[in-house]
Amino acid sequence: MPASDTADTAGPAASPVKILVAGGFGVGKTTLVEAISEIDPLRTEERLTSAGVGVDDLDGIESKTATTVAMDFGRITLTDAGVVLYLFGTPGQERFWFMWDDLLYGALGAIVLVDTRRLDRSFPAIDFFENRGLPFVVGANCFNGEQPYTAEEIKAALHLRDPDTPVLLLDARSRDDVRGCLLSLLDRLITQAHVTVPV
Ligand SMILES: Nc1nc2c(ncn2[C@@H]2O[C@H](COP(=O)(O)OP(=O)(O)OP(=O)(O)O)[C@@H](O)[C@H]2O)c(=O)[nH]1
Ligand SMILES: [Mg+2]
Repeated sequence: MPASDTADTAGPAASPVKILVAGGFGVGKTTLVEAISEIDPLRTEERLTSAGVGVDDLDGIESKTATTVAMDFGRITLTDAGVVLYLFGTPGQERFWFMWDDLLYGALGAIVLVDTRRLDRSFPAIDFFENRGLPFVVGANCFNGEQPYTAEEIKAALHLRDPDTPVLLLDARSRDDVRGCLLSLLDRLITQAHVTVPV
């Protein structure tokens, strides 16, 4: 872990910021929180069983054995930015979406993860944040280390209401990629704060 990202060096001035990590079933939310968290992340996963056959679509993520039933929780201190990010991963399956409004409480922004093999799964997450006016960035998780589409193509396919919404290609298992995505979200939050609160 780079020294600049440790909680010990953050100092008392680091501001706490709550961030949601959302997206459809199996897009890599738990993986992302685990990749960046400086503490052992809290995971609330249950095993996928034969009862989910026909309900849980595992196309493209056949190795997946568990699913989040409540939330993920992790923390990362970004010393350079002077913030401590509290990351809350949402459950992806539709039957657990009723929890999203509770998780939203106090959040300043979100990462919406998408899997371009199954883009439709993340539209509800995008609608959710657009309807509630919460700033977000899109992270296109590159499964199998490849992404056949450009960020511009993904942005067009998602019909994002705000054309300035960043779309980043990332690997949810890569700490550096996730860090870049969080910094992009922070940039967006700062830009939007300047637009809405003129100084
Ligand atoms: N190859 C590859 N596999 C990944 C990547 N991200 C996640 N996975 C795998 O994809 C599966 C789904 O990842 P999860 O992190 O559980 O996805 P999730 O969005 O938390 O899933 P739910 O909580 O069930 O909605 C797991 O088996 C991961 O190991 C990636 O970038 N590349
Ligand atoms: Mg999960």
